Amino acid sequence: GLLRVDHVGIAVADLDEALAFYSETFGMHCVHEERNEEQGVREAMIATDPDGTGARIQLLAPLRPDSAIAKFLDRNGPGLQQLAYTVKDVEAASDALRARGLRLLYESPRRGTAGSRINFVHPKDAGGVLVELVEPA
Ligand code: CMX
Repeated sequence: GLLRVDHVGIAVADLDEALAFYSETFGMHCVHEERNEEQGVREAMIATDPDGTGARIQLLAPLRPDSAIAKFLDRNGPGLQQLAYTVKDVEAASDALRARGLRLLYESPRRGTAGSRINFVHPKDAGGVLVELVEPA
C-alpha cells in the first residue's frame, strides 16, 4: 500500500531560476539535485525544514524537447505535474493497482530520484492526477 506522500512534482522551464525563486520567496532550500537522463530531467528536491525529512517539493526541468516535462510545459505551462507516494515495494504496489484495472506506465520499475525505483499510474486512470509510486533506495 501507500505509506505517505513522498513529494509533489512541479514542472519548471529553468531549474536555477526556480531554485532562486523558491529560496528568495519562500525560504526553501535544496536538499538534493541530480540529472536523470532516462527521464529527461534536471531535478531538485527542496524543503522547508533543514534536513528535508518532512514534505518535499520536486522541481523538474526538461533536458530534451521530447521529454515528458517538456511536453507538459508545452501543453500547460509551469505548474503541478505529479503527486508521488512512498511505497515499500513498487512491484507489489503496481501489481495491486493493475489488478484494480489501472494502467501503469511501465511494465517494470525504472530509476527515479536518488536510486529509487519508480512507476506511474496514467493520469486518466487516477482522476486527472499523475501518480508516482516511489520505492526508496
Ligand atoms: N497530470 C495530469 N494529466 C496529464 C498529465 C499530468 N502530468 N500529463 C498528461 N496528462 C493528460 C493530458 O492532459 C491528456 O489529457 P486529454 O487527452 O484530456 O487532453 C492526457 O493525459 C494525455 O495522455 P497521453 O497522450 O497518454 O500522454 P502524454 O504524451 O501527454 O504523456 C504521460 C503523459 C503521463 C504518459 C507522460 O507525461 C509520462 O510518461 N509521464 C511519466 C514520466 C514523467 O513524468 N517523468 C518526469 C518526472 C521524472 C521523475 O519524477 O523522476
